[in-house]
Amino acid sequence: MSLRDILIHPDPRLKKICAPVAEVTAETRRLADDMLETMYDAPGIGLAAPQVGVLDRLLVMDCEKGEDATPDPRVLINPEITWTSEALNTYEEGCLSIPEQYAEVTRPAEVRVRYLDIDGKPREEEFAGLWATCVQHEIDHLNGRLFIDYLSALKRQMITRKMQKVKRERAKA
Ligand code: GNR
Ligand code: NI
Repeated sequence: MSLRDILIHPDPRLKKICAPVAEVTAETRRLADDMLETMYDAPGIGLAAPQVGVLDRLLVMDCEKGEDATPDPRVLINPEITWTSEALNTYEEGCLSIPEQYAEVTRPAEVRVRYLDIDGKPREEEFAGLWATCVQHEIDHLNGRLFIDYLSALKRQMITRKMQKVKRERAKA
């Protein structure tokens, strides 16, 4: 397993609609393993393939937080939301591609998602709480959408400018 570099916004690859995974292969499993390692290392609770520069519809997540939580690593391939609750939930979101910037985003509180697991087996599952927020944030990434796209143009621009500065400084270092 190896760590992959996480792309920082703004990057054209974070704006693309990702392509469905045609077949779950050893390469898919390698990507998922690397993404889980990269996510835990960051640390984060989710990571979508485009964040590591791979424009495929694959995401990983583990929303069991804290030192004594039992890890629950998940891999979702070609995820599709098949139902959303009417009830909404607001969470303060962050993104590994937009480091140290946080904002409240309102989304459906529960969602049902159909996907292929790492063995290529179709599954359908309901998510609630932080898992529901996270899976929607990750599926947005697969459609070229970031959490800042839910904010006002002014807030989005302020964050984008900060990130441009962060990228310039990282390039110098
Ligand atoms: O680590 C992450 N935390 C987080 C917190 C609230 C809502 C969504 C997230 S996902 C984020 C990791 C990430 O950027 N995934 O794409
Ligand atoms: Ni993100």
